Amino acid sequence: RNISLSLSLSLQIYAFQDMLVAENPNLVSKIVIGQSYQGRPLNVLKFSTGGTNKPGIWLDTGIHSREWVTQASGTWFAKKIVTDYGRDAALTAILDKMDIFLEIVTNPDGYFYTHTSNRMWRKTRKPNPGSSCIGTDPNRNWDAGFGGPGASDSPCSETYRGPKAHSESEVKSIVDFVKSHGNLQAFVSIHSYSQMLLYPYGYTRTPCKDQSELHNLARKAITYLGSLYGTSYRYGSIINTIYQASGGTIDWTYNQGIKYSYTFELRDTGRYGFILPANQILPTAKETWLALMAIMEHTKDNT
Ligand code: 0X9
Ligand code: ZN
Repeated sequence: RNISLSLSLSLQIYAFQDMLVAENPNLVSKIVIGQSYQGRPLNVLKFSTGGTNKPGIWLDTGIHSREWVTQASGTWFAKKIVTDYGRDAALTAILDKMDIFLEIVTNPDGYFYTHTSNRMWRKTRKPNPGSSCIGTDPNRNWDAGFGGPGASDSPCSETYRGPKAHSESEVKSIVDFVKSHGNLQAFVSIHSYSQMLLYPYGYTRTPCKDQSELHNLARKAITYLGSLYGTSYRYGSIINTIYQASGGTIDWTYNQGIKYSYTFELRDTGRYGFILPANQILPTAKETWLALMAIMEHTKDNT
């Protein structure tokens, strides 16, 4: 494989973000919410038509670095938002009432590592004292059932929870942002693969108090998603639909009061898995956008 070509393509996501800001200064700005363990910026694109502390919608992609179709889809979503604002009535109405925040490269150290050394890297890249194994699973590191079943206390595990909740700067930076914003109404964390739309909880079988609303909205969202190419999704709580997982992102955001907390698992169901062929990027992004629009519209109408 051509590593320098591949690396420069991944760097282009950073150049793309700056270009989008430069070309759409009245709609897009870049917020740096922190830096990764290795010192890379944690960039968040803010799409806003003005006003102060409007209700917010958060989207992140790539917290697991090997899930490449997610960062690619996030890049497509960014362009889609600037293209559709002022043209598509539904997105325009969403942005007139709410701000959208999008973190495309949520685990930059891992993402660079997948381009240079190990395509299948999932975790962060922070060393673990006393172990030769590197990294923490950033989807087991949140303070929601942290340390319970569905995560590992072994640094060599792919689901290592980390030494303590929010030990990873990539996680803590989002935690600080969520708390300081204080008015996020939806939080959507995008993974691959499995074709699932999931809501809390992952750490406990106790149904979350908004289960029926979240379930009905998930059904609606996956119906829109499937209307484009027939892609079929399963949906339900994390623990009932995929498996028990503790310390997960959206369990924490839900417990912070962000009702519309969802996780996607994008294409496919395992034929290619994390190594999804490039010709599926655009169809994946386009169908996923329909589901995101359903979630964002519902959030707008219920905020
Ligand atoms: O195991 C995970 O972290 C997720 N699957 S993945 O293949 N993308 O790694 C599913 C976990 C459920 N999601 C949350 N707890 N947010
Ligand atoms: Zn994942």
